[in-house]
Amino acid sequence: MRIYNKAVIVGLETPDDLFETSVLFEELRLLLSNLDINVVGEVVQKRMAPDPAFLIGKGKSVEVSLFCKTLGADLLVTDEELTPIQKSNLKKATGLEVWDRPYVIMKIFEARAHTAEAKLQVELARCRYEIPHLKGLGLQMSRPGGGIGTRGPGETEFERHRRKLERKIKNISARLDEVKKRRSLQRKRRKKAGLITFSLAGYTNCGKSTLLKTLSSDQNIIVKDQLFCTLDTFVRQILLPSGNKVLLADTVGFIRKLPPDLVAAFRTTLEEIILSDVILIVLDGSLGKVMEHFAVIQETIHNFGASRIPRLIVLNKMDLVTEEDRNFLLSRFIHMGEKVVAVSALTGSGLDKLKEKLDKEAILSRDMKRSEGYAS
Ligand SMILES: Nc1nc2c(ncn2[C@@H]2O[C@H](COP(=O)(O)OP(=O)(O)OP(=O)(O)O)[C@@H](O)[C@H]2O)c(=O)[nH]1
Ligand SMILES: [Mg+2]
Repeated sequence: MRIYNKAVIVGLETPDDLFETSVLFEELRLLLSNLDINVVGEVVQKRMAPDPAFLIGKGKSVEVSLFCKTLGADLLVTDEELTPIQKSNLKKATGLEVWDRPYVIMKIFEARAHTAEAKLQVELARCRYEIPHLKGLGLQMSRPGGGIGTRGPGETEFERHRRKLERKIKNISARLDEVKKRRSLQRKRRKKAGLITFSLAGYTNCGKSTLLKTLSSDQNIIVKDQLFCTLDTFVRQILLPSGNKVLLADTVGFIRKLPPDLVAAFRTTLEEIILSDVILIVLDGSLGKVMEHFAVIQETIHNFGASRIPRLIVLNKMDLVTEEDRNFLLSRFIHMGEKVVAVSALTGSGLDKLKEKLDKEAILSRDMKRSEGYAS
């Protein structure tokens, strides 16, 4: 597979944008640097609405093409999700490889997937993503000369490709069903043993795995300063001050606009959050974007249908902020009616307080389960 290393990033500014383009570009740059791709140029196009054929408009695409040539770029990346038509038109207009943000995220997942399960899930997402984009490819495959009403060789090739992908999707889904059954059995066993499960949910790189590693003292848990380091589920037992034991589950991190194909494919892994008793929302408190990240996590949890699960906010990386900033952040969440605790998973500060809170939450969860048991 060809390696790309010089990208020009393209963004669209419309009147209904929630985020500033500079914020979006900063994240896109970070995503690309996780694939060892340098951003050599940026283009922002202001429009009332996206152009259905070229996203940024035909004229601007020609301009971008010249800009890319001047910079020696080999890749064009849009922050907006592209339709198959837009992707194929931009490719033709610029003569460059064209990716969009969901594809970049998918590429990172692909690079990070090590276990058989993660690899299967990434492949499933990729197959699902590829099907609608085959049309663009199909045009290239069809040779001119096929008359009206005839099945040209291109069309046959397109159909063959589509059927191959569909067969693959069916095959992978069946294998993932087996994993799902196994997981469900494990959860039933835990439930029978009366163990309360806390799950870690948060933006990628916020320190979820570091928290699990410190709390469980399991040195084998992998922690890295990179996006989407964890693509599997890890469950460890934690001993609380009361002497009670609970389970803590770490899983895939979130990001703004996590591609739906990936969410669907990683459903089994993400179920650890959906089926937990309490969600610990971990936030990197050292970033200026903490409230934006909180909004993304809330939205993602809502989309999973898990908004009703009790939650506790864990403000992490507090070793990187001043006491004043820490208190300011804490009071913001308290004012919003949230239960919150400030910690540093790296230095261990605040973890005793976190464990005390986990104890309280575990008792509440146990009581709730009991009353549900009586009610049924
Ligand atoms: N300074 C500081 N760094 C931290 C803290 N917690 C985690 N980190 C660092 O943040 C980076 C990411 O940590 P991880 O635990 O891998 O983050 P994660 O949320 O599991 O990330 P993904 O698995 O990629 O979603 C690593 O370089 C950690 O050393 C903390 O409390 N303070
Ligand atoms: Mg992790």
